[in-house]
Amino acid sequence: MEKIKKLKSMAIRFNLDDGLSPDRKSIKRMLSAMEGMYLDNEKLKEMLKDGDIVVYEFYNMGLPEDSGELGFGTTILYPGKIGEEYYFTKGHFHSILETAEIYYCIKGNGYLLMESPEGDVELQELKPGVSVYVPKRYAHRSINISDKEPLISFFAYRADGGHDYKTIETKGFRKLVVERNGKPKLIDNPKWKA
Ligand code: S6P
Ligand code: ZN
Repeated sequence: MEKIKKLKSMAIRFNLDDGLSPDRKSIKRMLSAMEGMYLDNEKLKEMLKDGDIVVYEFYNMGLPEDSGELGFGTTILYPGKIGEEYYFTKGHFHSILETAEIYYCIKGNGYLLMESPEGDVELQELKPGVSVYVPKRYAHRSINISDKEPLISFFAYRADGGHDYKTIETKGFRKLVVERNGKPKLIDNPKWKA
């Protein structure tokens, strides 16, 4: 990715309908990159036989990663389920744990699932016009509960915060949001590793 050396003001467009920017290239997270993240990994493998698909895409502006800057962009999480689990983003802690983040939902319906290393779990609904504050120390994952619309949010965080994916990839989140009787339900993750 191209690194910006001397930062000037900038204006980046994000489309309110599809969340995409005509000014930057998005990062696409494919279904194949989500292997092992969902409860029903067999189902995921079965789905992959029909070809790979984009589960979500998001932007990294490539801004200098120093504490005075902000990382920002949109995340577009497409609708779908793997077994009874709704599509979600991988989720991560910030490498500098003591850094917060702000989300602002533009479109769709879902949740932001958050969890601290000590095991405190927070769940906030995302719907258009709602802004959710992710406190420092909390891992965060977007979950799309709509069966037709993408969940689109704008986010901003301290640019040097970094992303620790490994912890969630290894341990998972303590809780999962699944569909039971046509409704979202927060359950304990049976695969969670202490
Ligand atoms: C960055 C922010 C978002 C996510 C994006 C994709 O701190 O939280 O930009 O990176 O929603 O999710 P993930 O978990 O794959 O990074
Ligand atoms: Zn983050």
